Amino acid sequence: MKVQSTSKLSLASGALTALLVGCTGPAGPQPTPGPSGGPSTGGAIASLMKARNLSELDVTAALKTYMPTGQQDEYYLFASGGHGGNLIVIGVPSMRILKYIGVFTVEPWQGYGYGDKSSQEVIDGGRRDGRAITWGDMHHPAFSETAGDYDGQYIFVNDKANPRIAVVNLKDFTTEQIIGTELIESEHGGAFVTPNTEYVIETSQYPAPLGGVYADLKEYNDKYRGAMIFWRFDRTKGRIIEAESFAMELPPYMQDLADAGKLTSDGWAFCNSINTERATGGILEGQPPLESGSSQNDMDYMHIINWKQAAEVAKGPKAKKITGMTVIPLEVAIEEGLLHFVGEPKSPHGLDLTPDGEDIVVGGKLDTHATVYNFKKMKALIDAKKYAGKDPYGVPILPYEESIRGQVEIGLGPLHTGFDDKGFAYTSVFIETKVAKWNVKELKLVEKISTHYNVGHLVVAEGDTVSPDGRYLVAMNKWALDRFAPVGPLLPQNFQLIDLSGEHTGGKMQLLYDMPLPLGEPHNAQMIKADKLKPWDVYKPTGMDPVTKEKSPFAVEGGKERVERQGDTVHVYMSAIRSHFSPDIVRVKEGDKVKIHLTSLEQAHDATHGFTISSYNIQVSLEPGEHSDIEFVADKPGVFPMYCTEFCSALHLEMAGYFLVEPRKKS
Ligand code: CUK
Ligand code: CUA
Repeated sequence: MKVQSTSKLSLASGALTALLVGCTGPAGPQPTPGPSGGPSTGGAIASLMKARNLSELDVTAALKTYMPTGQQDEYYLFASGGHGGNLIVIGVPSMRILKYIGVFTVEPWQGYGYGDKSSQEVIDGGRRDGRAITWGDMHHPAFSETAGDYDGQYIFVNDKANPRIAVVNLKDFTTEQIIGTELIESEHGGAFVTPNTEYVIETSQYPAPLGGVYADLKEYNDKYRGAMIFWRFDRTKGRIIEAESFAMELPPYMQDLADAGKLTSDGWAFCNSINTERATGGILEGQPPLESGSSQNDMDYMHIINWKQAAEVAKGPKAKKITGMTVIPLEVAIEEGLLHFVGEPKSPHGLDLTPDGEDIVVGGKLDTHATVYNFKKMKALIDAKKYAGKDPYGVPILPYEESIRGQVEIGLGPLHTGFDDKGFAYTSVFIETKVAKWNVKELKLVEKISTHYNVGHLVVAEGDTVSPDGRYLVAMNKWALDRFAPVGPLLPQNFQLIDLSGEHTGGKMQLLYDMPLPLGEPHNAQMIKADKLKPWDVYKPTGMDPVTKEKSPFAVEGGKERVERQGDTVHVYMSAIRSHFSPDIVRVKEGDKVKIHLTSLEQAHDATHGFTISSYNIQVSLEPGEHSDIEFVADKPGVFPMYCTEFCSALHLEMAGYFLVEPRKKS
């Protein structure tokens, strides 16, 4: 693997000087004068550069990402946490981590799943067959959209391993819902939203009999199926409504990445597939391994789905129910003209629509091309019923040559594509470990930049909307190798920030920053302009439940704190404000059911408290104005300190009390 130092790239002459004096630099706040009264002189910089062996280009990269204290980033990056099961919020261009959001995995800092009742109910929403699932394999976050543009209200994420979708509210960066279905057993093509967030798309990956029933692999062709699920999102409720959602049954190919049409192609959805050979592996059963069994054909099939019409069919008598999910059977999808295929170069992976919704770019993992399909051409073929043939299940296949606008020679292993505001596309090239920039109209390669190493997804600022911003690209690299100090055999991922502006580099892409990300494998991310988010400072009204976003019926008012016993249940109405809990002594008897209703009376931004009771595995984070209910059985007698787990004030250590569990007399 070639290591390319940034210092070998050429720098437009005078770029550093220009950046230093700020005359052609990006618009933004001027640097605040330091204590000495002004910015450092060129002499000091020159000696620093010499001492640290930095090139001019290194220094421009540093100046483009450095945030003086108090200045805020221009963009938020929401990265999936991979097998960490949580979301990671990062500022761009500084690449400072701003937050982890607990989603599929419990998260103690936020008190997510450590005794707090409403967050536990969210996590329990993701049970499968009643079984608790305590992690997720998160791949693809997707912002909610209005008219094809990010509206900053919600972000959706998927769990590939235990097919589920989660809804995160961007008012408080809190997970409000996890929903899944036993219809399918794994997924990959999610979460992707339709242009007005009518539906969140989730597509199965590894076929299985629908509904979680058993069938031997010998019956793969007949009994195994895939499905594309359209989860109905109700924006007024902020929830996915299962009863209004539907799925379309698909042949047992391995459906891969998906996306929704927009503008020209609004009302349609697309997904890739691999393994149209329907190989099942079976290395010890005389079969080739899946990887070779699935590489026999020349082409796989892109699926072209008319979801708007499918939504109507789903309401009619031809749909059936499987494990509570409305399903359009494959025969019905074919007969109603809802599903078409077109050939794709073998083993495709990424599928991305151009901002105008006209073209669909497919990356061929084992190919050197990105293939550009044209929606209008495909739609004309569908309308004329001009088919090249049918697949074994009867799905009509459009003629490939007449469906594409062309191919771009990209390099070995193109995967995912993002778009900027100037008519360029950026495709990650996994095997070559590069990002390739190409002209969408002319289908011509413009430039390549190295990544370190093995770039998977990449994200361009708002690059999958109808109006991309360009400017920044983050390459999400699978391998880090020599980039950071070694930390044993398991290394972090490497997020590399790339400047697309061409400023100070004569129009070239410039690598700005390497960021290690040691929290699962974040496959994909979404980048949104910071001013599109308007997060709350505090919960209002005081006593709000963060999941319902309503005042809790158990909210506690100052002066009305109390303990009420009802049989063997003890209700503790408790408040928290700097620097005490009230009540600060709670006495119960062994075996009592305890329900602590805890409200923060704080009104000031960032005045956060925590609450724990020793030995009971309880940890709650209490943001200003937040209400939390904690329920447990006091089955262990003893004396248990309870205290605030956030350093909230000078007397934080004194924000403590006792939870006393008196033993029952043995009779
Ligand atoms: S991905 Cu999920 S295997 Cu290329 Cu979207 Cu990483
Ligand atoms: Cu409240 Cu520390």
